[in-house]
Amino acid sequence: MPRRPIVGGNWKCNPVEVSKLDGLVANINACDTTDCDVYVCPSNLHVGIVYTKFKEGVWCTPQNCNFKGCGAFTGEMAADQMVDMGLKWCLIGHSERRGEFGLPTPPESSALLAAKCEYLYSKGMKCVYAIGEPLSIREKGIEAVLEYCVQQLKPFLPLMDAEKLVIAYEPVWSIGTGVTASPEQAQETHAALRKWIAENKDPATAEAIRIQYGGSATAANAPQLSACPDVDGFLVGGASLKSEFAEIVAAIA
Ligand code: G2H
Repeated sequence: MPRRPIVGGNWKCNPVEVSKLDGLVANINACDTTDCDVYVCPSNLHVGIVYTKFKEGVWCTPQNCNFKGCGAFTGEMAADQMVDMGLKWCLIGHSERRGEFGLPTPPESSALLAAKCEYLYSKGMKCVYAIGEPLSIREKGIEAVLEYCVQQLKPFLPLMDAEKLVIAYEPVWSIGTGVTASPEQAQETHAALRKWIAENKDPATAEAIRIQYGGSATAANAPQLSACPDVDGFLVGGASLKSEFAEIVAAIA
């Protein structure tokens, strides 16, 4: 694979107990990062507790940021604060933040997310940008899927830089459901997205940009998905809270 793989663990709003954090950190630090970039997205409350505990090669990556910096923004987190803590990456656009599950209020649009990405870049940070279609779109076929995802990508065209941006393709119907996209579905979609980037940005960016797959990725399905030429890694939710996360990293590396 010409692109270095990248696997993220998204702990979402877990765990309940602070006392469980050290065990989760140990799972992550058990990963072999020699041939794979690894990042972890702890909950907002827990970032400040664990961010110094990951080994080299593992990036502590908040699950959200604002687009204005520090100031009177109650409940927000600023890239400026992340930079001060030595953090390098931030995840934005997860469907659970876009409102695909009816939460949160207000939902985040792709235009707003592009503003967040631009702000991250302005602070020297990098960005993992999550996209993906709901089931009603998937049921219409690949053309509809591409059209939906392209709408999410369009505001990011000026920001599309393989050194700074990783795209996480996460079909909403596969998130936390145990229903993983088949390798054929994942490959077809990733290849279509890459083709669109080649045609609308440039071929070099399309070739270099990393596209992760997310949605019920596990140690059991990672080997087959990893074999897809356009799948450059995973964004892992539930399984990142288990020791199998290291096996997922090993599958793609
Ligand atoms: C998709 C994924 C992580 P899970 O949300 O971003 O979660 O692997 O639990 O489906």
